[in-house]
Amino acid sequence: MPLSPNAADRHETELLRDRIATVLARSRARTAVLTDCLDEAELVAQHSRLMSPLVWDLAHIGNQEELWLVRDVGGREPVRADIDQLYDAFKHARADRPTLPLLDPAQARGYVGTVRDKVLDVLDASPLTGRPLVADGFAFGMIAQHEQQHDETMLATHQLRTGPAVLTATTPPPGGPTADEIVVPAGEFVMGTDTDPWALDNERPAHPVHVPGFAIEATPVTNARYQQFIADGGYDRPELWSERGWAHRVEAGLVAPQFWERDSGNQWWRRVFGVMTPVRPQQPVVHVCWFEAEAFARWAGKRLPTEAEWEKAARFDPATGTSRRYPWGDTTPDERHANLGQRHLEPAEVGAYPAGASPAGVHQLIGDVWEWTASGFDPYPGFRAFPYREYSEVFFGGDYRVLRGGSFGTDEVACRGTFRNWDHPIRRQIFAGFRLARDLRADEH
Ligand code: AVJ
Ligand code: FE
Repeated sequence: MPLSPNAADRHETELLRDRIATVLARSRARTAVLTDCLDEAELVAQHSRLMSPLVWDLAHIGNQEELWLVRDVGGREPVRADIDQLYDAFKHARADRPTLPLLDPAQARGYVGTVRDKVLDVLDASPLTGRPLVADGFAFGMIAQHEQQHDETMLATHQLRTGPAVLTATTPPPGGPTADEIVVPAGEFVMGTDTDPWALDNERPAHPVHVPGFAIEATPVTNARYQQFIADGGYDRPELWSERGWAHRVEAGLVAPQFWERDSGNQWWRRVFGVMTPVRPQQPVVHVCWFEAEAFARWAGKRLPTEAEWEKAARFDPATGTSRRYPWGDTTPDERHANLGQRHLEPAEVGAYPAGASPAGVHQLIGDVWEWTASGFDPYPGFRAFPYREYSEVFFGGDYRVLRGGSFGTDEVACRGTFRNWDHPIRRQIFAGFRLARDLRADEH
């Protein structure tokens, strides 16, 4: 018997409610994995001045959830209005957070649990239609993404922490064959989105961009190739670096990616969540800053892709002329498509995800490592801050470079072909690598 239109709508709403409950539960399970494995002292400690104490991230996750879902969407009374300013990221620099009168780990766990119980109540009562914050469950999706973003940040804190390993995961699948480079002919494509219901404000609106022809490498740059750059004196040749990049390379004493060490036999090792492992030649390089990527590109005679080039390589389907959600199409990523979601604690070797390649044969655009692009973080034409200026707008035009594609530490809910991340060009603690691009030669047009 066909459903009446009303019943069909109700059914759609119930499916959405289930999906929201699932993504909220998944993010909370991950938050628990990242915080239940450490004792109280390690949760309140500052493992790096670049990072918050883990217990700050934990309560901040709950506080954002309270602000948007309990108070705004739900219209309910505050749970802890008194702690809002402690967990406002703009009020206190990360380095100062350990000295604040923060909730202790038990209090923070109690707080996020109380908030979540109320949120599940709000979810049950919400029509998931109406004002833009609520339509399509946007605010719930935004908060699930927020928790996952902080989970990735907490994962970076785990990588910075010293001491015995506490996280475990399976080994990623082995690599496979790929092309070297893919040519993308000149032409227009639609960048950004108007239709992805949980896309964040900086991914909007959809707009046509004419992209001159370019070539992009089929995979991110590997450790093997990065070692050639090191062996060829890459860190000692100022002519390969921009002026700012060289000044930073000298001042910070950069000689190799972060967490790399060379033994007496000239073998490179890297510390991966507390475990020393040989550098795996076929894995994408990770923990390099934008200036290192820039110098490598000059050494290789290429350049970083612009953000538009990266997104065209990741989304444009030449057969239909349309932009897709992912390189492989619109279906939700699973373990065959991409290395996402902390399923593994390292990037997979290049060529490990043929099912995740684009129609033209560009691999691993999604997952494994965030990819530095040549572009600064700017609004798309017609940008409107939503629902708050402090997510994106206050960072536009600052000293940031855009990263694309997500890493092994990015959850699927916070990763798609339109998703934009950004950081300072000196940052290395994020799970970032890069891939190379170049202009076309006259005979390639
Ligand atoms: C988009 C990853 C740059 O972590 O600073 C978390 C995400 N915004 N809480 C960050 C975010 C507010 C943001 N990045
Ligand atoms: Fe946050």
